Amino acid sequence: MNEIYINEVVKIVELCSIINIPIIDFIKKLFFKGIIIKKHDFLNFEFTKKICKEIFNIEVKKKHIKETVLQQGTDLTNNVFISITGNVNNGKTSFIEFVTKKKILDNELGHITQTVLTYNIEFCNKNLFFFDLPGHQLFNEVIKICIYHSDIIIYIISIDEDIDYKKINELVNISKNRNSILIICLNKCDKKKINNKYNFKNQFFISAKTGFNIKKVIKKVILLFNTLKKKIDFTLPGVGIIINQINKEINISTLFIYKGIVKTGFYLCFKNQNVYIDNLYFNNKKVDCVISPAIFEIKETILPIDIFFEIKKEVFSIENKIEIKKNLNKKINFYLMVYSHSIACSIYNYYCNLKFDNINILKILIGLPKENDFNYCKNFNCMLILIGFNKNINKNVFKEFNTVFEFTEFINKNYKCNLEEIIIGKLIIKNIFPHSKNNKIAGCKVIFGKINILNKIKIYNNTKILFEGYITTIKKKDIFIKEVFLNEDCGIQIKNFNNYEIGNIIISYILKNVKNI
Ligand SMILES: Nc1nc2c(ncn2[C@@H]2O[C@H](COP(=O)(O)OP(=O)(O)OP(=O)(O)O)[C@@H](O)[C@H]2O)c(=O)[nH]1
Ligand SMILES: [Mg+2]
Repeated sequence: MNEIYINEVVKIVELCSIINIPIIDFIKKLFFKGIIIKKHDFLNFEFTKKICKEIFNIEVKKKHIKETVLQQGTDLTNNVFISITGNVNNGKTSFIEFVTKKKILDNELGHITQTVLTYNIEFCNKNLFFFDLPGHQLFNEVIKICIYHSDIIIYIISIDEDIDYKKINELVNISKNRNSILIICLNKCDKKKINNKYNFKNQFFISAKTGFNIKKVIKKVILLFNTLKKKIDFTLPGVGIIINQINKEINISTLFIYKGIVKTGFYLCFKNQNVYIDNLYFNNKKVDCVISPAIFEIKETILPIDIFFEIKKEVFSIENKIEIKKNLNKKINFYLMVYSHSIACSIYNYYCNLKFDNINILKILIGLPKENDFNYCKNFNCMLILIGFNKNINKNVFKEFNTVFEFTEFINKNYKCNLEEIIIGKLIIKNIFPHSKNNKIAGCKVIFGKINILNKIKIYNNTKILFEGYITTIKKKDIFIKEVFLNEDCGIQIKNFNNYEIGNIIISYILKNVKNI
């Protein structure tokens, strides 16, 4: 009697090739036993074992986990997952650039991180995976989930900025509850003298730009990680999160399994959709099984705009459709095609958290539009919007945005939602000073209210808006500050803008929720 080894679930086509029987004969034999199956059906282990024994006298056994551990080929307790988090512009990506020696910043549209990417280096026999997280609060949901599932959290704070003690307390609590470790890096130490007034546990003064102290941080990561007792989890099935999904030529999804096992032939079960797994890649190699904790990839499979999944051996029905809100009576229908999964999730959260009376987001899809997308938009009267691609695609595209913030600002401004712009300060530019090769500082005076570095700004030349964005630095008598008040003078720099003219007005504003608009 023959013996064969299969996974928990097997495709009929696959089984026939293993037992070397033509598919049609197999289907016929089962038919005569009163079982009707189709070529593309899946069989579970118990059923396969029973019928193979009865009909073909073949003994079916389960593939042993140990076999697949060897296939995965790495000691999983050596995988260290590190979230790099902190406010916008504080130097998270620069930190990863220095550690990995890869050029990342130049590829970011608007020099803002809006996609979670993972980077991997080997150091002291450990496999370090860094999650480069966005800083902007639109991505809060994705940021929180990555932090929750990391072994180490590195919180980067620019010494130009005030310390957000509330945030640090939050991270301390997360690391306590999740049995992870928090390291605090006070960055941009090349810019000014270190003021050693801070006294955080696991604290480092670093410069992501020059690399000052970064090796010490990484050594500390390894040291502290060794104190965590990590276990490999063989439980079947597993649980995980989508780290990202990007559609370039093909759709590549990066997933992180933090509990149990994932195998080909299983299903990723999201809130509203189950996805059959027909390929798995670990360390760029095709494998049958991945054991947690690990990062793996799935190619050419479209995953929903969701984050958590459970892995199941079988599901009752497979739904392939997920659409967010559908209400075609609304006046304006948007069809969004975005660069990455992180952008899609942030827009989905933003959309669900705001009340729009006059617009409807019909779809959020990852990747560039194809013929059927253009046709859909034409037939259902949708406006096609692209976010994060940086190219002019087609005249049928209604609008393109480099960043998700430009998109949300466009929506807030043009469709009123339930937000209102409240001006809290005005500056007039009185002088312009060259700063570095391509940089200028605007010498300003506050002529109304106060200016806070965290608020959005618009620059006006008379009534024409020259630029909308954020202030990067405010300096008063050579000291970096966060706020300036009425009648005070200061020097400011604006992120991604340099064409100031004397007499320009800068307004600083906040968006506030108002009822009944
Ligand atoms: N002088 C100095 N500049 C730095 C340092 N680290 C980062 N920067 C600069 O700060 C700016 C922002 O750096 P990023 O690494 O993009 O910051 P980030 O935290 O990744 O920003 P987001 O991803 O958009 O939230 C860039 O212009 C960097 O060159 C540093 O140690 N010293
Ligand atoms: Mg970044």
